[in-house]
Amino acid sequence: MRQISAGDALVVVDMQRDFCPGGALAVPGGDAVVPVVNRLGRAFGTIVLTQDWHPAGHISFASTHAQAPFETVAAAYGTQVLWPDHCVQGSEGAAFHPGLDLPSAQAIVRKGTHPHVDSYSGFLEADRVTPTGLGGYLRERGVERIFVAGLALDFCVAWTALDGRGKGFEVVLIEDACRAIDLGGSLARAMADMAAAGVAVETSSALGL
Ligand code: VGL
Ligand code: ZN
Repeated sequence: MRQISAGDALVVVDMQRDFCPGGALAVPGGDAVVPVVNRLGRAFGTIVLTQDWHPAGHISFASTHAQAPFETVAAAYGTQVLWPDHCVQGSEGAAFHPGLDLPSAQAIVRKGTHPHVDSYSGFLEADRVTPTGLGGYLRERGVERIFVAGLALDFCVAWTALDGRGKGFEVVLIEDACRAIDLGGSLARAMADMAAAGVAVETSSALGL
């Protein structure tokens, strides 16, 4: 078992209405992780939430390119998957799931706010160079290890976990606190990439949480 201590933080990724059943980009079973995440929140002193937060006409929206969702376009920073319009700044769908109950969380990092750049990761935008500030925030607070939970496991959670490793944090993925989209093998690829990067995978019960 890994004991949770002062150098640990819980990073809750994109627990928003649009990623839950009934939302614009629903992740199957996305709402099922809400009680798990709420329980995890009781064990951590440092909790940060990420919030996908796109302007209307965002580069990741299929409607912006008059293409179908799940097709791709070539962006300046590489291949961009196109999604249904989701998590538009200030919209109901961009709000956190109403059942999310993390009263002690200290910071919310909004990402994907630039019209021409997406950001799956909570640390770095899709250009792979522009930081969100999350790394510095955690570092300044003495965090050395992050536990990652939320949606979607194979996109924003995985990219956040991988960039956490890239920033020098120990990273533990809490698997039962996540759900995946699984688009064209993306889940298996994400799990393999995280294993190769040294991301540990645990369940909340194995952690005693
Ligand atoms: C996400 C696709 C587009 C996520 C965000 O939170 O995993 N996926 N925007
Ligand atoms: Zn998005």
